Amino acid sequence: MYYQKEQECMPRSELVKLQSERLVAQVKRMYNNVECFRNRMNEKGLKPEDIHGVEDLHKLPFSYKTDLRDYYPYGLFASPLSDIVRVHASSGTTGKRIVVGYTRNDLDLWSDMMARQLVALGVTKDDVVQVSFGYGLFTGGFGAHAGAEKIGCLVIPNSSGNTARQIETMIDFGTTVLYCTPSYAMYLAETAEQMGVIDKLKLRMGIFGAEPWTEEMRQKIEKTFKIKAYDVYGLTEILGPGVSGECQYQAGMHINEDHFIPEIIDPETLEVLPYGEVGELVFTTITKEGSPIIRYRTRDLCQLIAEPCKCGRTHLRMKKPQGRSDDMLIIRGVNVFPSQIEEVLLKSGNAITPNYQIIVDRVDNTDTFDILVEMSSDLVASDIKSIVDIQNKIKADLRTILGIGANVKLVSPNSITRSEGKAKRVIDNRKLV
Ligand code: DLL
Repeated sequence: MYYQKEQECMPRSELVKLQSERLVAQVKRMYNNVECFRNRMNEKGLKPEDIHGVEDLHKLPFSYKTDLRDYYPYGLFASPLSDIVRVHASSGTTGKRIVVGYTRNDLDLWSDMMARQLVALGVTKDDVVQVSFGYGLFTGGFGAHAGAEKIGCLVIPNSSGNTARQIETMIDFGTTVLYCTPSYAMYLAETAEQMGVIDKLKLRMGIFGAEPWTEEMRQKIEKTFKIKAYDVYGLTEILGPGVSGECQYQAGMHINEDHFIPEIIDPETLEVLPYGEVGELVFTTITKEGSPIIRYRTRDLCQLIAEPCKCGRTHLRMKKPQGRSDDMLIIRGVNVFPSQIEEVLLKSGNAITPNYQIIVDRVDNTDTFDILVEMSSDLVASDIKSIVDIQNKIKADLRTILGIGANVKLVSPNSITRSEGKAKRVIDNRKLV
């Protein structure tokens, strides 16, 4: 379907008709199959018959990340488990991950959506696409892989890490298109520059996402690598990468509106805002079978662009997300909630106190992640081995829960500055937006 540009260039009225038909069918199916959704509808006194089209979307209940935790792992699936062929997962707000399931059809549509952006950017079967997103439960690797494979590119499933080997692969295998996070792209570009091998690369474009990045960063990557750099957006709960992506004009990301209906809401009043205003992005999936979701509050603060794009595609575009309406941090591409860290610390016994601070920074284009934790006076009075053992245990527990390493530093009691109001748990010194 990805090659049918007419679906991406539909007149608005036809698109709304298509969305309405799909929404009505989706609501019926979810009401029958998903208990959480049925309960929420009943609480609002709503029946599927009350939803006639997109004009009724605002009546439907919102969904939240906590729903995925509360119904962990499979409780929100709308298809029988025997029809689910893949799961992916991402961090929840606490230790439990959130899990989404894909049917065979979901995977086909996902690869179509990824292929759409590649086609829009002029990628063809002659391209060599290096996927340096992580493969695994994270959606990046497999998502990018499937789209590139669908249009017949030569795909290198490199996954992330081992920077020197990544660059060697680019040179030896003739990589023309690179997929990874923007911070990793910057690191790869600078390393390649330091190695003096930029001119040995055939790279012509990169498609980067999964974390916030600035226009300055784009320009720096483009200049160092001598390529064009494009943005791709998505989230596990809705699909993974490919919810939206830039075309060659780099003027906002086209939302795959035939599959997802976007809304912008005021996160305080929950009122739907007109296009162009900044608010929280909300998505309703209208074609997903395994893990469909209605009015999912992404917590990404964003703006929708309704004006037509120069490329001729008519779907709404979204600007780069400008922050979050919750406290989620994205560190080295991994979603981290301060509450996950707090949970580990609180379970670590009396040797430490609940006073901690998370300090995130970006040095040489890599995120640094320090966690200062105050020791109890008993631990301070004990021997150095006990202190090191506790520190290592916290480090290991955090790695298990978060999926990335943190630099845990045990500090003296009362050494973390107390604030008079809300404790300042997170200091993020990166300038990401
Ligand atoms: O990051 C999916 C993805 C993979 C997107 C590869 C693009 C490329 P999650 O791990 O669930 O899924 O994280 C989703 O990451 O709500 C945003 O806050 C942030 N995010 C994703 N893409 C972008 C982007 C993947 N292009 C969360 N710009 C989202 C800014 C982004 N933030």
